[in-house]
Amino acid sequence: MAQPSNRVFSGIQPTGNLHLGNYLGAIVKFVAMQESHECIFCVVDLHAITQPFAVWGGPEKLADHTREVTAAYLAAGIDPKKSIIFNQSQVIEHAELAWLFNCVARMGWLNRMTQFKEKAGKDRENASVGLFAYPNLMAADILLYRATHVPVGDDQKQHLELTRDIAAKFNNDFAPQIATLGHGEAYFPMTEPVIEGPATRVMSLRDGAKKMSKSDPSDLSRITLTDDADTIAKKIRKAKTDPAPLPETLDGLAERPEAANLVGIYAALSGQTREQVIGEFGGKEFSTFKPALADLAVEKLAPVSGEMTRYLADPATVDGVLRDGSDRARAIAVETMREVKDIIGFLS
Ligand code: AQP
Repeated sequence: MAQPSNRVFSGIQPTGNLHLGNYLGAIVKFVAMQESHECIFCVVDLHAITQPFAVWGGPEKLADHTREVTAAYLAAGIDPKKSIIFNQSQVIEHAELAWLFNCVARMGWLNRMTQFKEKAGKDRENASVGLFAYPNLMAADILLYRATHVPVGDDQKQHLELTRDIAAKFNNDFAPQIATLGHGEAYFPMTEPVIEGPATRVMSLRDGAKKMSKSDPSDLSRITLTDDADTIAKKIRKAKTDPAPLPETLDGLAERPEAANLVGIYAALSGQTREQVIGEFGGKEFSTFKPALADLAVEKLAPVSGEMTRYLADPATVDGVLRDGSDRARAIAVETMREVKDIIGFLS
């Protein structure tokens, strides 16, 4: 199978509380890239279960959370006819390639992963093996489709570097077989992360030093994609800020993480640069800026939220999209695994 020249893969975990960071850091870019790339968007349910039940909701919630992410993809404008939308556990080749990558990646590489350290916290001995090996599964997700580009938020940069390390080691370790079997010099591509724009790391509304996240115990820390207009306005009103007005230049945001975060959110939602936002609001008080941001957030998110509600009321349609997407994804995945197993030398 020829290496595709412009294939996108990315995914979101069905762990509930889908938020503005997931939307601006990932989903908005997915929508934009489907115009220029062949796209595969996954609901990464095998990743979700690497954490305790309390994080992903346990068996009673997994199907609902999977439909929630799928509904968000559809509501934001991903076209399931053009792009593939599916959930990871329906294409078992993800787990199969992840195992092979467990044997390619080195312990030392994984020991350096900051996300594992953050998510495992102090109780590392009690973290699942799956959480430790998470980046290998992520590399498998991407390389199963030999994806060339992966749009993600800034927090995933290190995992993308690891994906490239795994691809390079595989290509190097099996170079003679790759050449003999007619795949040229490299079987897996050096996938490029796409981490662009003013909102690659949306921060908590309660603490500008912490990433906005699904698992933050404070609901006021995040705007979720299912929040109604009043809730969005309330969360922005209550967002932590400092007493000074917005600065006249971007440099003035350097030591003001909360202000910088709100300016970044405004820029991303309005399709402007942060400079343009400061050009318009520099010198103004938060009592002026916050209502403008709330109006903008409601204007941009209400249609997405409305469409999500419509899809969530129709699970048969959502499940049908995932089944169709899984069939199309599997067709590619099976072919990659056949070639990878040939390269490694498994008898078939
Ligand atoms: N705060 C964020 N700003 C920008 N992008 C973000 N992403 C996540 N948080 C932000 C991006 O969203 C995509 C999907 O993320 P995920 O569901 O796979 O997992 P995550 O990064 O662990 O998400 P959360 O919300 O932070 O969950 P918890 O609380 O479980 O840790 C990715 O592209 C990610 O970069």
